Amino acid sequence: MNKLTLFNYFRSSTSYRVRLALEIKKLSYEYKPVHLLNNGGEQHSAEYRALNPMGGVPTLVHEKDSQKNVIGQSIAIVEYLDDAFPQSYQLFSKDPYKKALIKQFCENINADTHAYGNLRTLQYLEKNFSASEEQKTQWTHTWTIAGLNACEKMLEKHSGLFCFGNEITAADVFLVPQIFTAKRFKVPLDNYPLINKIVDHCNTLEAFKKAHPLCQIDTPAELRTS
Ligand SMILES: N[C@@H](CCC(=O)N[C@@H](CS)C(=O)NCC(=O)O)C(=O)O
Repeated sequence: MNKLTLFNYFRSSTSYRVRLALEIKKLSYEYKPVHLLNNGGEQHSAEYRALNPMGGVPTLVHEKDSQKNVIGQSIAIVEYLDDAFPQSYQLFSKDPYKKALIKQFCENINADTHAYGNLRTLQYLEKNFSASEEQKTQWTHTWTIAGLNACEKMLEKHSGLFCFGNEITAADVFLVPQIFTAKRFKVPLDNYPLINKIVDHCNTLEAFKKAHPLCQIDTPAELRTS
């Protein structure tokens, strides 16, 4: 037995990262939807928290022979997929410096952008500081712009057709979902010519089309594109 199951949510950018990694690596998986809003958020259920103590999506379950590996945190999952499936397309370079740069880029997005705009962060600001919609927008825009400014600077040095040269890396897998979210939150993106060019190019590719939030099994009918 060698089975992958992904607990995820169609428009979660962290889930989208792992769907992209799986598609690019051509690894088939079972899609288990976790609705982040229904019933107060299915990610908070005791059953889900037993899998992922942070109560966030995605979670990957890899069943192999008698082993059941359960992994949270998208960056850990993507790196695990490289290590556990060495014959598949590799998203992190084997070159230590290039790998560190790719991770730096991913963390600009993961730790220093996404975390500030996460559902639980925004819910906390609203509940504990009575933040208005306008204030929450200002908050998410501030941190998204800070993260994307750093990413654009890195791309000036390292990009080609993709974030690092002319091959897809984990950096592209993290960038494309963050731009999907930035557009959803109407973050101005005119100052990012390299980011826009790379994301537009990625979105023409089959793997990126398959992993897109608007064509997943839990995408609501009114949002579906296919
Ligand atoms: N750093 C984590 C973040 C996971 C995470 O929190 N994901 C969001 C969706 S994009 C979530 O599940 N939010 C639920 C909540 O905040 O209650 C990762 O990269 O996997």
